[in-house]
Amino acid sequence: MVLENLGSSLKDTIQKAIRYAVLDKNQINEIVKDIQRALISADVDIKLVFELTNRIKKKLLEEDVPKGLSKREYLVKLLYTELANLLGDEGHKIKIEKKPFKIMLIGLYGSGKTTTCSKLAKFFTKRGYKVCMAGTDTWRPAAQEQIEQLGKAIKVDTFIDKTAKKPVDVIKKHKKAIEKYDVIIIDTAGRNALDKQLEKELKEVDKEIKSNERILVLSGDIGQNAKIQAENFHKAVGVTGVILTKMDTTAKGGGALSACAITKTPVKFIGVGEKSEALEEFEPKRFVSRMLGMGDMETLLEKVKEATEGDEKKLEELGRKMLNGKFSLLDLNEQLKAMNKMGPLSGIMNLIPGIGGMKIPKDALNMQEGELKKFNYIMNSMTLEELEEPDVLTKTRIERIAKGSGTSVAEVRELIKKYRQMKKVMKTMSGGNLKRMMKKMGIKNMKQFENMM
Ligand SMILES: Nc1nc2c(ncn2[C@@H]2O[C@H](COP(=O)(O)OP(=O)(O)OP(=O)(O)O)[C@@H](O)[C@H]2O)c(=O)[nH]1
Ligand SMILES: [Mg+2]
Repeated sequence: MVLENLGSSLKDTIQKAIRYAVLDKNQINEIVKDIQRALISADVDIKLVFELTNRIKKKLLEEDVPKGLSKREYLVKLLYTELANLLGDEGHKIKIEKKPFKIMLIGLYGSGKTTTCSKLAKFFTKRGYKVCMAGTDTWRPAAQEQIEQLGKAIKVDTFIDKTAKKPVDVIKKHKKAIEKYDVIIIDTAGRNALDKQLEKELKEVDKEIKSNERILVLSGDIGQNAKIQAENFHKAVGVTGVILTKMDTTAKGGGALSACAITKTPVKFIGVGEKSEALEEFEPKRFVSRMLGMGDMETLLEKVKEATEGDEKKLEELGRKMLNGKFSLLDLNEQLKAMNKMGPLSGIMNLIPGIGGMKIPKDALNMQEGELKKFNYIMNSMTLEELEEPDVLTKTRIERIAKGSGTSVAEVRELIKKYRQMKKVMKTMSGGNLKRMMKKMGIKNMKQFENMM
């Protein structure tokens, strides 16, 4: 899979967003930082990365979440769309509009031109076209043999001329024969850099064959340098598209892809291996879906929904209890379990103005797995009366519970303390207070309040 590292760190980021109970400013900032880190390690231009993440942040913090989506789903959707845009527009496939259709591959030394010729030949053969290749690299004696061998391996006719003095001679010699094919793929010689001579050579070949596509082959490992190469080759011979090779071996693929998008040089294919079938048509949206490990946008959102559904129900319940001010130790147990699964409770607390002023240590409300288990043992040793009305808990009762649950008096007291803190929060939020709070936060109705969760 291409750009595996970028894909897996973005998947981790999505998972993180799903786990959070709420997405408030702090969480959004953290997620945005994760996205930045992931894209920068994939060599995407820093300025682009910041522009992209700022747009995501602004939309999440300042704009309404579109109807029917939770904030988390919206985040995933924004990320998906922004990534797809970063990688360029859709719809730049090579279309065989007429026959013969002539595709010239150009590029620097070792970028993968010859290998890609045979990959393309196989690609179009599979789609029913009669394909041939022409090897015009007259510079290295082995170059024409290489394409001939590749042609044999995929059973595609290949035209070469080892006596030719310059590239255009090969075309001149075989012109009549190659024009009988549906698709003609022309391999050219590389250079260390694009110089006047290479430019002249390419122009001569192009003038003779009248190519329909001039495809620049770039090795993905040049990262953002793809930009300058694309510009130079475009000035020289008018590039109609790019094929990025070696995308299976480089961490810089994100740089090369985004650089092509900036220069508006459509990436038509990506090479993902040495074998002749290791070529993929490039479609930004499909590419992003696969990178994020999802089928498409719809399935992606479904997955987010599935992952958060149960938790959201529990949060809704908490909201109801907050409204009517009823809250027992049993509820505390349930809520702690639900919320610990989703991330720190402080996430919810941060949403509520005035809570900070109540001096509730945020960590006091977060519990570790082990602590939760202990609280369960303690609660199992309590009577129903004690669970529903913890105010009846006297010193003797606490000692009895500690003994019965195999815990200490301090631990039982800790549980009661957490319950009281929580209840205080509930009380502040109940009745008119909640309405006032919502008004202060600019929330018009309960639906909107739930959306923030
Ligand atoms: N892993 C991997 N290797 C590739 C890919 N494309 C090409 N290569 C390898 O890159 C090397 C150079 O490929 P060539 O096709 O000979 O490159 P070229 O541009 O024709 O080179 P010159 O003709 O010397 O300019 C070969 O070893 C290929 O197997 C790819 O997508 N993935
Ligand atoms: Mg070559």
